Amino acid sequence: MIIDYDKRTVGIKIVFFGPAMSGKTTTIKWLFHEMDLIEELTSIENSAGRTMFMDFGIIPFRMGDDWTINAHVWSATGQDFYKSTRDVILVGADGIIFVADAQMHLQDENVESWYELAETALEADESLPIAIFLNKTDLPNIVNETQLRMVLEVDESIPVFIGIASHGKNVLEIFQWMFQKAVKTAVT
Ligand SMILES: Nc1nc2c(ncn2[C@@H]2O[C@H](COP(=O)(O)OP(=O)(O)O)[C@@H](O)[C@H]2O)c(=O)[nH]1
Ligand SMILES: [Mg+2]
Repeated sequence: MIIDYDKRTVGIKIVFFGPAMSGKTTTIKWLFHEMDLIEELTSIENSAGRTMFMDFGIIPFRMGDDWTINAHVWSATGQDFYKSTRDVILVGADGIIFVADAQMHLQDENVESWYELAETALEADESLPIAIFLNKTDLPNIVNETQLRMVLEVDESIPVFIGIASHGKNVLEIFQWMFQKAVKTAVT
């Protein structure tokens, strides 16, 4: 969390993490679109529409008359050869939304990405808020919440939101949950 007394802003950092193609950029774009902030979002993509390096944007929330909490939203690309950029993007995170792909045949990818996250961010800070977005639940042959929890070995202390990023299902809900949790954790 970064506090700027001159500008009366508090900055918190929320990182979207997960395997390549699980829907991080789609989720973030839907969120910024919904909040009328799509022009504020920077997505660095290659010519095939895949994320290179990251997506980044700020969502401001007015608090009372003069303070603003700025949610700095980041995503890191999931592709293997960008691991070093993912480590950098995780630094200083106040909350992490893990975007898992619900398709049955992609569970190894979820596990690999989850362990990478566990080894870096979660090991460094056990109190870091984390929530899981189980995405693409509009598709056939998918895992349900119980199956995902088994695959990732995650208990009820971490919430799972069942989502469809392309329709915005549960996108605002998981973001609001994370925003509140991240602010609360950062100030205590
Ligand atoms: N059917 C379906 N497709 C999705 C959903 N979310 C994302 N996608 C598609 O999955 C692909 C990868 O999404 P993208 O957001 O680029 O993934 P990222 O690599 O995690 O940023 C794109 O073709 C999206 O349109 C979803 O909820 N349902
Ligand atoms: Mg992306």
